[in-house]
Amino acid sequence: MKKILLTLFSFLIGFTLHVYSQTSFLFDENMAVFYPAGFDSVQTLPSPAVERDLLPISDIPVDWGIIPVYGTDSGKVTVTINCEEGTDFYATGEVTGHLRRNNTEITLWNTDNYGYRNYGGTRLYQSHPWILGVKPDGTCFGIIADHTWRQKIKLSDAIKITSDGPSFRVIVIKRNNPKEIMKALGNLIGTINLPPLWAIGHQQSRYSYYPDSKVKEIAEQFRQREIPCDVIWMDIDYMDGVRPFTFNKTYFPDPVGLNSYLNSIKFKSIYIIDAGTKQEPGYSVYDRGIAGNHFVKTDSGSIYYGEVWPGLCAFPDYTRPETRAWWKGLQRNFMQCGADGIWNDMNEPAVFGDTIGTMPDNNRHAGGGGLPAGSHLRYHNVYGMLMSMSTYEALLEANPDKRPFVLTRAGFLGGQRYAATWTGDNVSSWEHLKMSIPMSINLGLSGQPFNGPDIGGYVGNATPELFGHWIALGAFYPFSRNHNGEPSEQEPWAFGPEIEKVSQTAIGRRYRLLPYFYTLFREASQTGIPIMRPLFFADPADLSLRDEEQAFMLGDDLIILPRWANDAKLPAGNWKKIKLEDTEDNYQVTVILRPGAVIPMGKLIQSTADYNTEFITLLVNPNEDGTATGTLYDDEGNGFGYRSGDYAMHRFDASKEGDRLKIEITLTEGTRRVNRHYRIGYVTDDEVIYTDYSSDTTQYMDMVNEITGSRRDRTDFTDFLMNAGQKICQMQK
Ligand code: MIG
Repeated sequence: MKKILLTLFSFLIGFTLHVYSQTSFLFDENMAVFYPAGFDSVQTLPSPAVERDLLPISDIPVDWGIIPVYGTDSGKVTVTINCEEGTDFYATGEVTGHLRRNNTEITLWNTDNYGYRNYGGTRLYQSHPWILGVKPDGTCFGIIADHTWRQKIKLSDAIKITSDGPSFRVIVIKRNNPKEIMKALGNLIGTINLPPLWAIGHQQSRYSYYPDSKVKEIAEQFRQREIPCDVIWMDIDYMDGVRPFTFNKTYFPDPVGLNSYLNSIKFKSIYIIDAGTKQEPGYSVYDRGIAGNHFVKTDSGSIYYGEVWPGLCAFPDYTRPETRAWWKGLQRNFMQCGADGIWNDMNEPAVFGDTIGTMPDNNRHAGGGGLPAGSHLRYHNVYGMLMSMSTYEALLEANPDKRPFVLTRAGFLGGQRYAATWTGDNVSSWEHLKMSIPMSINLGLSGQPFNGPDIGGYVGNATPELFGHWIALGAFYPFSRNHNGEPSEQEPWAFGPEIEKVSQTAIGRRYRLLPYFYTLFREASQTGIPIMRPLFFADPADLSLRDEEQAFMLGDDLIILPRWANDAKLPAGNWKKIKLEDTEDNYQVTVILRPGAVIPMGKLIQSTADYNTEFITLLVNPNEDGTATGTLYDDEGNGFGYRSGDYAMHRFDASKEGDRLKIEITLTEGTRRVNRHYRIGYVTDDEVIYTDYSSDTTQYMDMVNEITGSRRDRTDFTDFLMNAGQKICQMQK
């Protein structure tokens, strides 16, 4: 009966209803889609995750192998997929526990989970119905359970998906290696937009910095102590009684003045906006929300109210295009305060005071614009994503020449198109420090490369030792933010001079490596390949790497090995530790360079406001055959000029010839001209041997005598100035 009603309803509002008998076909090379018999598209489509129309190009080959089998279990729809023995599973989104997901079960149901204390940590803020399978030979497949309803993914010998909703389509893709499968996922669900460069800088947050003089003081401390930082975060106490889009007049009387002061000392400011709207006639957001019919309804059709920070709240129904437009307008106006970015929180949505922690399953969302009306059970998991989508669009409309930056707590597969994410309310403990690595990796493997945990931990107090190790590692998360919810202070200087110095060194490493980081963000935005990667990406067929979760890779070229890692498995080959500083402490992670890699490094700066690529060090670790390659992406750091060619992608090809190292530098893409002074940092087993920065265009560099490792200064050979607009790869000395 319900189904008939929905069918009739969808007919009335003009949807085409497709009823499929069991259908499956290839829609792209080695990409297949399977529809259940009697598939009712209105129940699960359009897909908020998959952006492409899936049109048949051919039948599924008979030897395809990875076949979803539809069934039922206790009245629920199930899909079972048998896998080759020895298959390793990854991804499934924001998960706690081990990197390898074999023998785990996760419920996809966005949940506020303070301290990850409930549900064994298997229900967190985001949902990614995506499983990555890596076969023993290193070839890969990926599965999308393409619907948003609450569902469970159980990974044992087989994959079993159990849904609390109607039957859904399943997408199966196959590729030869992990990078190719991530590209294929990116092709289906989109990729991150290239963030503004400042968002890749280090960030400082606290629940909450207030009043505004405190915010200024914290930012000034970073500058005085010369600890690099780009962003300071305003948590809920900047608001008037936690009413979104308001300011507390006592604590934050002049937000425009505050933000312009912060900008003047090269900081950006980010403000939190929660989903709940305080039920309070006279509060204009609430009044207009009522007038515009913008709030989620109960099953009986009245407005639903639930308790959050401000007291009883109504919840914008982001499934409605009109509501998203309204929210966008509110957010756009708010940006006049000069905020640089927005932080969306509590958007699971979190509701206090009862056992389910959110609104009832049978609440109603109105939909519209192609999205069918539906229950909360259907739309819960995309609530946060739809909120961050309108936030992203608002920022773009407010400042069309700037790249938006949004951080969201709740999210869904595909949500990386609108916002970065952090892993919510973790704990200041060793366990959470260690767990953050597989969590971040699996989020990256789920299409969300721009993520990281609260450095130092959110719940509880970090000891100096724990914080020192966490900041040493945290400087290498794609999203690098220190955030803390306790009264105790967690700024880098809060733990005494030793840890302050450790923090300065660690964060300084991130800033020196920004040219490499930025190049990785560019790659992620173009392809979907994550920034932080598991070690098995280096050698997918090496089974010993499959569950290494202490160390990780940044891009293809660096391994980050925490100081506390015990017996980590590293890929074979002549990977070399890079000694990045003259000094040493007991906290910094070991940074290891791939044989055959050239990576770009810049000078130490305190804020990305001072970023430039005028002086670039190329760290080189030649292969056995004496060659090495690398790239460097560069653009304005903000804005959209890069979309019309205003960027430069350079490739570096190094080769050893006798006792000399030759580096050919080629502009491979883009029209941006950059004047650069390069120097080489030749990585040996014990040290990095630097040439001087180039002052002319000589192509050959005299390489340090390899055998003795002694330095020979040869300005005549070592120097060259690249005017990078030209391709001079043919030039030879
Ligand atoms: O229920 O805004 O995860 O980062 O500091 C707490 C206050 C609400 C939860 C977020 C946390 C943030 C906090 N918020």
